[in-house]
Amino acid sequence: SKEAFEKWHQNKYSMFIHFGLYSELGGVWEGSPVTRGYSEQIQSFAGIFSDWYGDTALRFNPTLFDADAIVSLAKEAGMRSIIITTKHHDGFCMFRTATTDYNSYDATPGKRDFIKEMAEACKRGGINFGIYFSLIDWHFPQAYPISSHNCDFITPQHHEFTKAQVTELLTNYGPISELWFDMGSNTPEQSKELYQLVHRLQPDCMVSGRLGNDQYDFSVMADNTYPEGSLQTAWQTAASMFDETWSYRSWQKRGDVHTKAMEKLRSLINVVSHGGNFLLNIGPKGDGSVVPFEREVLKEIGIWLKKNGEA
Ligand code: JFZ
Repeated sequence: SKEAFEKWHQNKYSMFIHFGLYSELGGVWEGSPVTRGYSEQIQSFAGIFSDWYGDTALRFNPTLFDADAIVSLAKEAGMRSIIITTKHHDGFCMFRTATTDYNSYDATPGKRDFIKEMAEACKRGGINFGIYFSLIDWHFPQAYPISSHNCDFITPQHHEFTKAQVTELLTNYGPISELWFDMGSNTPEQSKELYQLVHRLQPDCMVSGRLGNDQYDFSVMADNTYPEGSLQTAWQTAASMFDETWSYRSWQKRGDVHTKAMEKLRSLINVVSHGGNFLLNIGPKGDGSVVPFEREVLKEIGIWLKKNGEA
């Protein structure tokens, strides 16, 4: 609806969080840095057997993940919403789900539901909460063929699995401001069914363009690009701190905080002044803590926004 769009559009600047089992690996497999590909996709880029990758859950214990602290940081940065990964391509769920044991509640020592923690902290902090959900799932047995991106087609079983998880996510965690579907090769029928499911459960939830087949409420642009034609359409640009990864990598060369803050601030101003929403990503460590460099960048942008009356 127009109201839902207006409300979403007001977010302008949001935090994106890539956090999952891959954060525990931090871009390293068997002692060596994996330099090819995004670190959140290390399972595919390092060719790790699913069972071995899954064993990471046994030691994934993010005792320093503090959802309220992350909300405070987002607010200090001038952000009005947070979008977090509920499930990336690896298929590991960061929420308690009845659909699989491969989730942070059943498979890790801490028995955590990070989506619940984040949803409740956003509510307490008075900011909007959105979720990222991968339509690719390297863990679900019926998500064949398991290639590096296994999205050549989505089997009926995988589609049902997705619908069950989306239903849980839109039922158990309060209002979801946006559902950031990512990268699947859905049939038009599958995309349509998911789009309708989301709106049946939460009419105001904005759906991202990567659901495919023109079933969306807003389109997602690559960094520094704009939609063609009308700028009245709802659109968003997602940006990572570093070009090469969205999730934490221990060996990342980060450089200068000020330079990075100015680079991202320029993108933010560029996007927002053209009518888009800007999503700036952080990748917490496996212990759940925010990388100090990323925290400092966000704080510096926040100081600029406050000084210029924009936050
Ligand atoms: C996808 C994911 O594969 C990736 O791991 C990450 O989660 C990112 C946010 O989304 O990758 C893309 C897909 C499309 C673009 C950028 C990254 N794009 O169009 O600019």
